[in-house]
Amino acid sequence: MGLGAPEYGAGPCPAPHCPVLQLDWRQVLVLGLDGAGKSSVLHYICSKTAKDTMAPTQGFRSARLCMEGLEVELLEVGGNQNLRSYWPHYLSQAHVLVFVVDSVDRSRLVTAREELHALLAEEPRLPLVVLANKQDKSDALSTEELHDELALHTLSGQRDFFLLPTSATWASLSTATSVLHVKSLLVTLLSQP
Ligand SMILES: Nc1nc2c(ncn2[C@@H]2O[C@H](COP(=O)(O)OP(=O)(O)O)[C@@H](O)[C@H]2O)c(=O)[nH]1
Ligand SMILES: [Mg+2]
Repeated sequence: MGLGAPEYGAGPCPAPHCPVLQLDWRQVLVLGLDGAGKSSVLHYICSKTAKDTMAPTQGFRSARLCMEGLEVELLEVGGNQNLRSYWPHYLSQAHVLVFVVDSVDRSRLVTAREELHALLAEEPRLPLVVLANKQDKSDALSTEELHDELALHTLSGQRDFFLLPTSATWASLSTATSVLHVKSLLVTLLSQP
């Protein structure tokens, strides 16, 4: 459907090491504008190894994790303008939507807000995790500022919603904004019946 070649096996954690037993499958859809940090978040959630550069995602990238009795597929769909029209197609099978925002990229916050709200209108109950990423940068907007800028007060009470400050960098893994907190939250959300 016009997307680039699937990157199965080339994602950040290609070797899932799942036991042979049948695990419950869950999918986390990871969206956000290009450059927001989606691939970096996935990389650190899955591998916790240093990474200097991240190639832009052409199409989509899938990674699998086995945690707490669940087989979790993390699916990133690229965020450049050409690919955003494909985003809604992936919503219906997702169990959680993670929307990554570059907290420094003020000029594109309106675009991020519009894209996010268009997605939310399609799936009123899908749990949402917004990541206020790049919090390690000195000029990053706070989560309170992003809550306003992204008009998150307009969300209906129908869905589980979380807004987390994150830094998807090697140096930040042991800090309060570590992306590893995202992994814990996902386990909690995905374990709900
Ligand atoms: N300082 C900083 N840089 C980040 C962070 N997350 C991603 N980056 C950088 O931002 C650029 C785009 O990241 P990438 O993960 O490819 O974004 P994607 O297009 O959303 O997948 C890369 O140079 C990353 O190293 C972060 O939390 N802090
Ligand atoms: Mg990417």
